Amino acid sequence: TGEGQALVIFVLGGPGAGKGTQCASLVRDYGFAHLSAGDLLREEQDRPGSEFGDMIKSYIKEGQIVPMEVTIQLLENAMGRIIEEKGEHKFLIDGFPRKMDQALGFEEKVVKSRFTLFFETSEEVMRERLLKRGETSGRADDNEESIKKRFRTFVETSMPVVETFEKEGRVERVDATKSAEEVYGLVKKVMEKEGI
Ligand code: UP5
Ligand code: MG
Repeated sequence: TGEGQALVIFVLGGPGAGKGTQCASLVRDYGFAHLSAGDLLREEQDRPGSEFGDMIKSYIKEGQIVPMEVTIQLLENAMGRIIEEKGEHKFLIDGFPRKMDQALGFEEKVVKSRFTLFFETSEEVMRERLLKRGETSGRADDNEESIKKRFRTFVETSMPVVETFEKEGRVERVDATKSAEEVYGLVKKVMEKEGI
């Protein structure tokens, strides 16, 4: 249904780096559709009758990467739905790919991304943001123990994806340390540079 023609930007960065926050501003100003892989997995987890619910729940709590077939299928379904309903062909894919097999699988099966917007900041900054959000988010992984596991997975499993794309000259790094508004200022510069 046209996913092959879509413009896709991957949005990566450690847990709590601010991917979702920045994507919201980009949706407002640039008319992207925003697909968060984590949000799609949490929705699937809560969908009555889902055969994957329990599996997703335990992977998320442990900060592990859900088997790629599940996530790619959810993303593909969501893209197809948005293209059909809104005719929208510009997508921010947030929090994906975070493992090498997902990156290869998606770019082969669905569409090659234009580039990756990579948000970087220190673990201290990310940890503080996540613990603060955890006071109200209700997310099962916004606690000290899960956060530690998420950081570990990010360093060991997800950074190699960023490094691979970087070797191909397909990464735009953004310092995500300052306020959301200041970070967004940097993001807009990247968009301009990329001709978006
Ligand atoms: N905040 C944001 N920007 C700020 C700023 N500049 N200054 C101060 N505060 C800022 O932000 C986090 C918090 O910080 C918010 O309270 C925000 O207000 C504040 P947010 O924009 O939500 O950051 P984000 O990077 O989106 O953080 P998130 O927690 O969503 O990142 P994760 O990558 O950990 O979570 P995700 O939902 O992507 O994945 C969760 C789990 O799903 C994974 O651990 C994994 O188990 C599973 N998963 C898969 O298995 N496969 C996938 O492909 C994707 C996910
Ligand atoms: Mg997020």
